[in-house]
Amino acid sequence: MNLCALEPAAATTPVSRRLLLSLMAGLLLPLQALAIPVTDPTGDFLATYTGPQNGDMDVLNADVSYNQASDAFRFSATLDGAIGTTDGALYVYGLDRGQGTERFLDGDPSIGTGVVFDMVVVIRPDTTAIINDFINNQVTQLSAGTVQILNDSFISVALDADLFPSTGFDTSDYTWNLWPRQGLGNNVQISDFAPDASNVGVSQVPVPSTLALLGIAGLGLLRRRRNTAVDLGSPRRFAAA
Ligand SMILES: [Ca+2]
Ligand SMILES: [Ca+2]
Repeated sequence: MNLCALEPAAATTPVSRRLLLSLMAGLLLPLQALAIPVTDPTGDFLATYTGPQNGDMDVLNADVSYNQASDAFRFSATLDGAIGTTDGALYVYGLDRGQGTERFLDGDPSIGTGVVFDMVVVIRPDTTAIINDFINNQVTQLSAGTVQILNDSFISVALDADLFPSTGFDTSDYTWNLWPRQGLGNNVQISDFAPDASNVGVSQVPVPSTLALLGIAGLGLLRRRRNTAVDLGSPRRFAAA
């Protein structure tokens, strides 16, 4: 049997490569889509905000990710200035676990259309935090050192998922928003929403098995390409053509 006749390089190699690339793209797409943080415009202070328009009150990007392997959420954000610049600054992540509502609409001024939450994580520049679960009437104080502040303007904190019990959604379906504010008590203290006028779903940290699958797919693609290169230079193939 002429194996070369069954496997003409010019016809099948591009198809096979496209197939493998499609497989890789299919595996990579959710990883890429879920790993990119929310970006937020610079200087988009709310018109209702009456505090100082310092960079540390302006969100540039933010993310909330859920790590299934460690069963923990990570909250992160980059501000447009050194955290600690503005007295009384707080960074509040609102989470919707299933019973979120637009809790700022009833305030004066009415703000926050599309921003729904049923609990908050309040981060202070002194690296402490408070979790307030409005549905279960549970307040959790987290000690200094809980929050990391890196390069002056980057916040990062990982918190056990047990602190965020579902109120209807699967853990992976929670949504969130981030807003800095100067003090508590009035909507005029809120400087920015990220994202604007909506929540966004938590991103997913891929489990190790997914990463291993990606690695295997990548190795398979490289091996196939190497074999194809050898075949194209094979005197046997040219002899059969
Ligand atoms: Ca902003
Ligand atoms: Ca914004």
